[in-house]
Amino acid sequence: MKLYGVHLSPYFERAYLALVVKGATDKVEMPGMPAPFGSEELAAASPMGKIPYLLLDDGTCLPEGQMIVEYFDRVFSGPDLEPADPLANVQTRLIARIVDQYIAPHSASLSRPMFGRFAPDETAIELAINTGLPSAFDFLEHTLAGGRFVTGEQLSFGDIALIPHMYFF
Ligand SMILES: N[C@@H](CCC(=O)N[C@@H](CS)C(=O)NCC(=O)O)C(=O)O
Repeated sequence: MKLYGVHLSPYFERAYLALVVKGATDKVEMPGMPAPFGSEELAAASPMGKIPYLLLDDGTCLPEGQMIVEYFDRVFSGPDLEPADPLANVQTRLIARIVDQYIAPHSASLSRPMFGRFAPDETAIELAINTGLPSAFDFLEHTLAGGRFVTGEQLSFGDIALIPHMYFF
């Protein structure tokens, strides 16, 4: 199978981190970008026209970082990324959801102009800094269990979602 994307993407990095934790980086080819961002080739290669996406050997294309992480967790041995405890399981998914729904859009407003394809949107940047990100971090604080990892002592989906975004900040 092949994982497409680049390490600077927090969504690609999320999938890559899962492989690192599972000890499976040598089991997946990582050819980089299939085509430039915004190109027709990328739109044709992946359902959302985005990276990361995982191309299975039978031609199945799996998009979305979190779904790729969950697939890796099931097909590779190594530490479980999904806690068995029902509450920890939901809490780590909640962290991943906060990352995707409340942090990622604002993080994108700040980071996208850095790569030259998009002009800075001052309204979106102001919203991210003054409202969006402070609220998102409050949601995170409310959910964090207070241990070494987001749900306590076991590294799980939520940590893997959060770490690449924290790198950006
Ligand atoms: N919801 C997606 C987001 C993926 C995403 O936004 N990837 C960016 C790169 S960081 C992308 O491919 N953007 C396409 C573009 O800029 O045209 C996920 O979780 O994987």
